Amino acid sequence: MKPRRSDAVFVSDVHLSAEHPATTAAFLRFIGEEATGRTDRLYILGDLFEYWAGDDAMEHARANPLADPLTLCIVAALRALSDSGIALAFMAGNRDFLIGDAFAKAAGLTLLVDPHRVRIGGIDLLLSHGDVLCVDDIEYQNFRAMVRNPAWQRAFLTKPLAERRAVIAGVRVKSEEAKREKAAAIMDVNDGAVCALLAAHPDAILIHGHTHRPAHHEHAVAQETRERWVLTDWDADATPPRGGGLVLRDGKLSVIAADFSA
Ligand code: LP5
Ligand code: MN
Repeated sequence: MKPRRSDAVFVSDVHLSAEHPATTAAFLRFIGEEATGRTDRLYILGDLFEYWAGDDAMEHARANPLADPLTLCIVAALRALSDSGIALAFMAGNRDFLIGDAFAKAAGLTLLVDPHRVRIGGIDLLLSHGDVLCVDDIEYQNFRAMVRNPAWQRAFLTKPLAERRAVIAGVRVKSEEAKREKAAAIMDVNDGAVCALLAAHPDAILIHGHTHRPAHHEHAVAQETRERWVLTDWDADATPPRGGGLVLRDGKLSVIAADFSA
């Protein structure tokens, strides 16, 4: 028998793309089984999409449904969840920070600022994508500062969608090359940055994604033991397949795995 309705479900790094239909199918099944009628809130903590080039991708998909069936399928699925009464919230990741108000309205979700503090079921939570904590990755932080600048984003969004997609494809190649040269530790969160964030938010449990290193950590901060949960990324084509999230029920967080058996 399934456990009773949860207070919230948290996911990140689903990396939805047309190239990985099995991941899309697993995610849709997951929100059907773990969210629809089974939770009050669904939090998507960034990198829902492999990349997001701008909200006009929805208009483009409407006009070219055969070229891009994924975008509107996801928008419709999220909208159905929201219409069913589940509070949906989205926080930008490093791949989909160009998601804006038009997407939020179409999908029926609220956009959150990173970090977001919230109290649910008597538990204080601090939600983040997590990339901002990777301060040892200086090249990435410089890149992040550029692309998160609102003036840079406004200028980028004036370019035609096809041109933006071509630029993103180039950046993805450069990013993969850069990652091959970086030590694994540099691409993880920095312990000092984590402890500083926890110290600034007493009593809150930190949940983040981005690093693709799912775990439950404890940190000593000001003589207290503080919790940090890292969400898994999703890849139904990996061996073994990865995907799932965290569920908050009865004041306790626990890991839930996506079902890849179907
Ligand atoms: O995502 P992940 O985990 O694979 O890697 C990240 C960091 N890489 C990125 C880049 C994205 O993956 C790809 C771009 C997404 C699209 C965004 C939408 C629009 C943006 C338009 C951009 C012009 O975030 C990676 C980290 C890793 O996490 C771990 O934390 O290491 O960072 C990098 O690899 C960045 C490189 O170190 C430096 C970036 C080189 C590219 C510079 C090109 C600038 C061109 C500007 C053109 C206008
Ligand atoms: Mn990320």
